[in-house]
Amino acid sequence: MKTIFNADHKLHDAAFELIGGKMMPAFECPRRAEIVLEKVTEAKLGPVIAPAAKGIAAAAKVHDPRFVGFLERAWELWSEEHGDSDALPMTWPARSLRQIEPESIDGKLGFYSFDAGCGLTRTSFQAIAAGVETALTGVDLILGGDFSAFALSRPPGHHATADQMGGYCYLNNAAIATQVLAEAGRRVAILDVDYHHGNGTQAIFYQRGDIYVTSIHGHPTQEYPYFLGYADETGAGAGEGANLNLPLYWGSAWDLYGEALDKACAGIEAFGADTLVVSLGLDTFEEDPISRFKLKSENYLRMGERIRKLGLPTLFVFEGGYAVEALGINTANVLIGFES
Ligand code: OKP
Ligand code: ZN
Repeated sequence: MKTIFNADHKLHDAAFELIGGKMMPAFECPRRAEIVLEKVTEAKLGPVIAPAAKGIAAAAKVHDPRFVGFLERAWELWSEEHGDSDALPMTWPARSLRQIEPESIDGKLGFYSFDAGCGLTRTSFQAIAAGVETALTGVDLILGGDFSAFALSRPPGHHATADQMGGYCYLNNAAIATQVLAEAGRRVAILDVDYHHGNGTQAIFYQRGDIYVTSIHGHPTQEYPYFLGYADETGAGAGEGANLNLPLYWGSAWDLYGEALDKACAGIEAFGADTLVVSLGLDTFEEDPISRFKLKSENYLRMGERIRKLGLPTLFVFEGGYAVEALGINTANVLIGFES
């Protein structure tokens, strides 16, 4: 399996994040992608290639073009007001407020986000755009006949909705890739194994009957993003039945996780998918600093093997995972299990 590596990922390097009431070094940091590259290379899974210069016009297939344009210009507008700090939203159009795009940058940042987990530096957008190209290059490989590919980029994407960033995510790489695959005639299922519910991916495809979305994640009564990801969210309209949420409570280990994965796979099979996109987050790991599942490194081999049993051409898209030291091994283990 080829790995497409976004070397520009390091252009997105937020100074800090506000978590648990404290300013902390950002968990979503450049070292994450570097250690995954190291371990995937060591595992000799296949060639590592650069993303093709495909541009990001395809992002507008699932995102509001005004949102994409905003992301592109946000830091410039911010720096005119606030100088060289990271652009960060702090006020949101919550219940009882109106959904009108303000003119000032602080207002726009709130309008186009749902939390404060998404700072923008001077060069963040370059990393984000190259991330989209990384996923699109993976799509080209799959459409060209490769059985699998790994799009290795950061920041992640699965929380990003059609017009809002949040949870370290800006543009939804997996959703963009899925839409392009669907337009090429594929019947695509998305399997989101990141610890956090992929609220952006779900929302983008919620009304779609031609794309199946299933996610295993921390229960929304306990876990971020809190306001989506319940089991009774099954899709709407033409999409009724094409969304499957499998929330698990804090403390869940491989016994419960493996059962949920079997259910997700059964759903994908019943849907009749011919192509799979995996939102590959590794924050289900027992040592993850912001998560509370109990998966062990060896379990990721089993995860890869189970996904492989579906027998589908598969694009893996890198998402979360913050236990940096083990992140490379855990990621490689999924891919090794898949290839075995
Ligand atoms: C992004 B991805 C929890 C704060 C959570 C945001 C987490 C974003 C995760 N107390 N902050 O899905 O790995
Ligand atoms: Zn996550």
